[in-house]
Amino acid sequence: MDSPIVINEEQGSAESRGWFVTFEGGEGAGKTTQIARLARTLRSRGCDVVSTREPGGTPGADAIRSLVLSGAAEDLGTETEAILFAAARLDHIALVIRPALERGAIVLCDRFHDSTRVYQGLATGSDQEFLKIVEDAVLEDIRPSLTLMLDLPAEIGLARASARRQNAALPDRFEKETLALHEARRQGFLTIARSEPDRCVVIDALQEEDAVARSVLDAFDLRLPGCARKGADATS
Ligand code: T5A
Repeated sequence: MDSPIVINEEQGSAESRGWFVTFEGGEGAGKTTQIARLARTLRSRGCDVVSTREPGGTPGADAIRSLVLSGAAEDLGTETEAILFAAARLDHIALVIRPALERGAIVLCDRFHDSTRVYQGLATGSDQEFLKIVEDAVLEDIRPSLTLMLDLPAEIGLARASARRQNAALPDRFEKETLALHEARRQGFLTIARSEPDRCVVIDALQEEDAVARSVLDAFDLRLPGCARKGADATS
C-alpha cells in the first residue's frame, strides 16, 4: 500500500499534500452552489482546486449513482445501498480524490462519508458497526480536513430542491421520503458535527446566498490557514 497521506492534523505541512474539504447537509441545502463559489474564490487566489461530488465523480461511480438514485436498489435494503455508495466512493477515491491530494490540490467534495453515516446510518437504525467497518475499509487514510455542514430546516431545503427541478423531473429515491425522515437526517448531520468539532463547522444555510458564501470562506480561512497562505504565496 502507498504511504499514508496525513490530511488531518498536519494540514499543509508538506508542500505535496493537499486539503480535502467536504460539504454535507440535507437536500437543497446549497452545497453545489457554495462549492462552485468557493472554488472560484480559491482559483482566483491561484489554488489548484478540484470540485467533485458523490455519489459520482467517475464513470463507474456515476453508473452506481444512476442505479441508486433511480430507486432500483431500494428493495435490496439500506445496508446494500450503503455498499453501493461505498463501491462508488472506492472508485472516486482511487481515480480522483487521492491523485488530486497527492499533487497538493484542494479537493471540494459535494457529500462524502457523512452522507452514508446519516442516510444509511443514523437516520435508519441500521447496523452501525457494519457501516463503520465498510467506511474504514473504503476510506483508509483519506479523511476530510474540514467538513462544512450546511444546515437549514428540511422543509426549506426540499422546497428549494423542488423549485430548482421546475417539474422537469420527479424527486429522486431519497428526496421523495417523508419530511420527518429528512428532519432526522438534519439532526444526524448536527450530531456528527457536535461529536467531531475539530473537523466540522455548521453553516447557517438559511441565510441568503452571499452571506452563506461569506460564512463558508470565513470557516475555510480560519480552519485551513495554511491552505489560504499557500494560495496567496502562489499569486504573489
Ligand atoms: N446519498 C448520497 C446517500 O444516501 N448516501 C451517500 O453516501 C451519498 C454520498 C444525492 C442523494 O444521494 C444521497 C443523498 C442525496 O439524496 P443529489 O442529487 O446529489 O443526490 O442531491 P443533493 O446532494 O442533496 O444536492 P441538491 O442538488 O439537491 O442540493 P444542494 O447541492 O445542497 O443545493 P443547490 O446548491 O443545488 O441549491 C438548491 C437550490 O437552492 C438555491 C439554488 O439556486 C438551487 O436552485 N439556493 C438558494 N436559494 C436561497 N438561498 C440560498 N442561500 C440558496 N443557496 C442555493
